[in-house]
Amino acid sequence: MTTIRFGYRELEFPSQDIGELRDSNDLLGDVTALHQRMAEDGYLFLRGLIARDTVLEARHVIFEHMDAQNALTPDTPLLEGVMPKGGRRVPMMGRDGIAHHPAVLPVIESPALFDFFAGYFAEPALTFQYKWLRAVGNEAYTGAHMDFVYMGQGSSRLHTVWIPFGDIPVEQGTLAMCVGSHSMESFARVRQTYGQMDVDRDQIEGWFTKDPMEIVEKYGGQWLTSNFEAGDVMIFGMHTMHASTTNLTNRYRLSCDVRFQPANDPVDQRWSAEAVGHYNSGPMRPISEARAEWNV
Ligand SMILES: O=C(O)CCC(=O)C(=O)O
Repeated sequence: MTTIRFGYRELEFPSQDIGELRDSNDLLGDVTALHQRMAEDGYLFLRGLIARDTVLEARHVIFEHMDAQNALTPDTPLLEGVMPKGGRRVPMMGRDGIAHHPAVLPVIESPALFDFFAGYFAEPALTFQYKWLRAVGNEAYTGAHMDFVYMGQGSSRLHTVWIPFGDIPVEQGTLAMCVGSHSMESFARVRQTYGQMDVDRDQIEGWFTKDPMEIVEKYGGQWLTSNFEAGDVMIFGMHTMHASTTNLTNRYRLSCDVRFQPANDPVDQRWSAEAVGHYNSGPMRPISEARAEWNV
């Protein structure tokens, strides 16, 4: 067992508080079974879907890019991605830049992902030009949220794919899924209120909470995560609550989240080739205030 941090809590992994994800590799090729599993779990965890060497090559290129911008500690092994004291932000999200490097695109636009989704949707898939490439440093984490609030203005069949660049243990900040949040009756009001909002249109903060354990204490469900390996991917829909564990190491956690949808469905214009991303730069209404109003 390992001691990890999840929001404000120190927890053991794996434990009853946060257990181990189940992988769906045995279902690959059986689209009906994959849909059933998605309906049941709210996610599909696929180990080794992308070639490990391709992912490790991309990791190398991204850390070279960060190093060139003095964002890594000098005289430390490049591939360890050691964060300097206080950290240093390198913007890597967007429609161009390092995420679109010829060594990175074969990971985040991998033919294995297009093939998977073409089978899953039973029609060709597209992916957004916008990429959410992240180097998450010491003490940083992502609060619990549903992706609909950030990208719900297009296809109802939009899916997120979270891809770690390297072997990422839970104490370095891995994605955690709240199983049941997408389907349980106890979460219905959360899905109908918080789960229908849009951070730009409604000008509300996107994270439901910075304390993910609060959710299971109130609504049930079960948090799960795993030690990820280069090549693994996590796929989920827009109403599965998720968060990340805290990076307790001094090494950057590199990962990218990308989106796939049926090519003929409407596209959320914030994330297409021409768009500029979120358009609300004004003050956001605190989520605590909105939650009090929604009574969730
Ligand atoms: O990588 C993270 O910390 C958050 C990723 C995320 O929220 C997502 O993939 O939707």
